[in-house]
This record gives sequence, C-alpha cells and structure tokens, in this order.
Amino acid sequence: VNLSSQGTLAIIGGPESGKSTWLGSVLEAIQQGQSQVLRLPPGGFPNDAHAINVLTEPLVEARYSKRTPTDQQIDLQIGLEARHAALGKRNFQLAVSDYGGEQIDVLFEHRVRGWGQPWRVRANSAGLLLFIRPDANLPLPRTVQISGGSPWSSGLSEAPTSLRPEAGGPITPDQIFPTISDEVPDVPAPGPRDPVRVPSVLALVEMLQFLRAERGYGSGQHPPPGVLRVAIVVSAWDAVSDEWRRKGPNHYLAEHMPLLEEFMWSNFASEDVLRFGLSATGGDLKDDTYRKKYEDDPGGWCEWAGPGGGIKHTSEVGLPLLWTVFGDQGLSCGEPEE
Ligand SMILES: Nc1nc2c(ncn2[C@@H]2O[C@H](COP(=O)(O)OP(=O)(O)O)[C@@H](O)[C@H]2O)c(=O)[nH]1
Ligand SMILES: [Mg+2]
Repeated sequence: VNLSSQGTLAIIGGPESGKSTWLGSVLEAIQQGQSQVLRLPPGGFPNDAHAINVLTEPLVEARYSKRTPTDQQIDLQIGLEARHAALGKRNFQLAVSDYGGEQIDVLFEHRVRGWGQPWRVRANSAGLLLFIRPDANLPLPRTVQISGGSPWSSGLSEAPTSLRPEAGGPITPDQIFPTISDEVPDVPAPGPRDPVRVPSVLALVEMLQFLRAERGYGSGQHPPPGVLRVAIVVSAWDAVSDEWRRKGPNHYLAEHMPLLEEFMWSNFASEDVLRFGLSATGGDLKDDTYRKKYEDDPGGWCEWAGPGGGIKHTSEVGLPLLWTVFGDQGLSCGEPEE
C-alpha cells in the first residue's frame, strides 16, 4: 500500500482521554453506513480487520472499552473514501495508532532518550489530533506549599525578594494564574526522587515540543500553511455543563487550559488549529437510561465554532479527522448537503 503521508495522522492524548472510543465510533459509523461522508472504498478492504474489531466491539455492545493496556498498541491502516459536495470524491489512506495513554507519562520522564521509533514516525504525520477529556485531566497544581529544605525552596531563596513568597507561605494562585481562582488541596513539594504526576497540559505541551523539534521547527516558528494541522478535541463533550457547551470548545480551552492555548497561538498559524467538542457516543454509556437509547440509535456528534463564533453541530463524528486531512473543505463535510 502506498501510504501517502497525507493520510497519516497521530492521535495524542493522556490515559482515558477518549482516543479509543472516538476511533471506534468513527469506524463503526463507517461500517454501519451511518456516515454521510466516509465509507470504505469498493475493493479497498481494510488490511487490519483485527484492529477495527478491537476498537468497535465495545460500542457494538454499547459499553466503553477497557483501558488500552500500556504495552498494547493498535496500528490501523485503512483506505477510506470521502464524498461530499464541498469535497468531491477523495480516496485517502488513513494510518493511526492507538496506544496506552500512559506512554505519554513515560515519554515525559525520559524526554531526552526515551523517544522510540513509533513516536518519531508520529512526529512526521500530516496532522495531529490532540485529545483532552475534562474529567480525566490532571490540572496544574494551583496552590503549592513550599516546605523548607526542598530544592524548590532553596531555589526560591535565591530569587529576588519581590518574587519570593512569604517564608513557608504558599504560592497563591493569583501569583501564577491570575484568572483561576478555584483551589485544590495543598500538594507537598516533591523531593528529588519522588515520583511526580505530570499535569496533563504539561505532558501535551512537552509532546508537541518534541514533535516540532523532530520536524526541525524552531520555537515560535509556524509550520507552512496546511502542512501540520492540529485538531484539539475535547472529548465527552456531552458531559460538560450546559454553560460550556453553549460557549463552545474555544472558550472552554481558553479558560481551562491557558498554557496550551498560548503555546498553540505562538507556535502554529491560527488557521491550522481547530478546536472541537466531541461526543463519540452522544451521551454516557455508563448511564443505563442513555445506554438503552444508544442501543436503539447509536451514534455521536461533534461541535465547533464557525467563523462568526456560532456553534455548529454535526452527527459526523469523523469531522475532526476530515478537517485535519482536508482543511476547510473537510470541515464543510459537517454541513448538510443540499
Ligand atoms: N460521556 C462520555 N464519556 C466518554 C466518551 N468517550 C469516552 N468517554 C469516557 O472516557 C473513558 C476513556 O475513554 P477511552 O476511549 O478508553 O480513552 P483512551 O484511554 O484515551 O483510549 C471511557 O471509559 C468513558 O468513561 C463520550 O463520548 N461521552
Ligand atoms: Mg485507549
């Protein structure tokens, strides 16, 4: 199979961020003929029926998959056909891999030596899908208690007086994140050998830095237009509050992940980054009432902000993929055809 790099996408996201469920929902919609845009081309049989089954089987039974084990890696390569008035008929190869999200933590730990070949290949993909699930997100610590004698406190004692917190006092949220006011319980500062859980957003930014460095982009340098689109997918969007659903994924990310947003704004052209609110299953399959509904009428949906800021909605769960591969024409596939 001639895998044009055009269809090679990397899915990035921490543990439980919704990657497997989304891939399964896209494949299941294709197999059931529910997608208005995507189908398997005649004769273009997927060469990995096993991978497809692993991903779709749970959804056929209306449940979520068990965690993808850390060492399990599914590499999926299939031929697809996209058809829509805005796009014409386009055949493309899609290569994505699904892996245990914990790998992200391991990568972070060995950030200089630990990048294996599969991650180097991912670095050269034509598009990135960045998965974030609000309930699985480990937030940045917002209040950090500095205990005397830790490496942090000695570092701080060399800082100019104006930057130094009151001795033994906490760094308060407004010193670091003026816009964030809710607090989490005090986190003791880690010692040199303590294991550290890396906040999700830092792991994602680190991952993006690696992918960019691997491609030779300097810091702040924008990839050429259309060469590396990044879809930021906030998954389980059905579970966010009505307020955020109304405001949409752009506002949600600006408020909840300002570090990631600023990184994206300074390192990518704004046309090459698009934010989606995605519900791969349309609701929560762990809720029995919804699960019954899903059994009769499976499917999910996807929302994003249109050019004027209004929220658009489609039942095409593959839309983030279509946009990442085809750009604006792909995004039009989320609009109904006349
Ligand atoms: N409500 C809701 N929950 C979801 C959805 N997709 C995933 N989840 C939840 O997220 C969990 C992790 O999803 P999974 O796809 O296995 O994440 P992965 O580790 O990134 O592959 C699932 O067990 C569900 O609880 C969705 O569309 N709606
Ligand atoms: Mg998984």
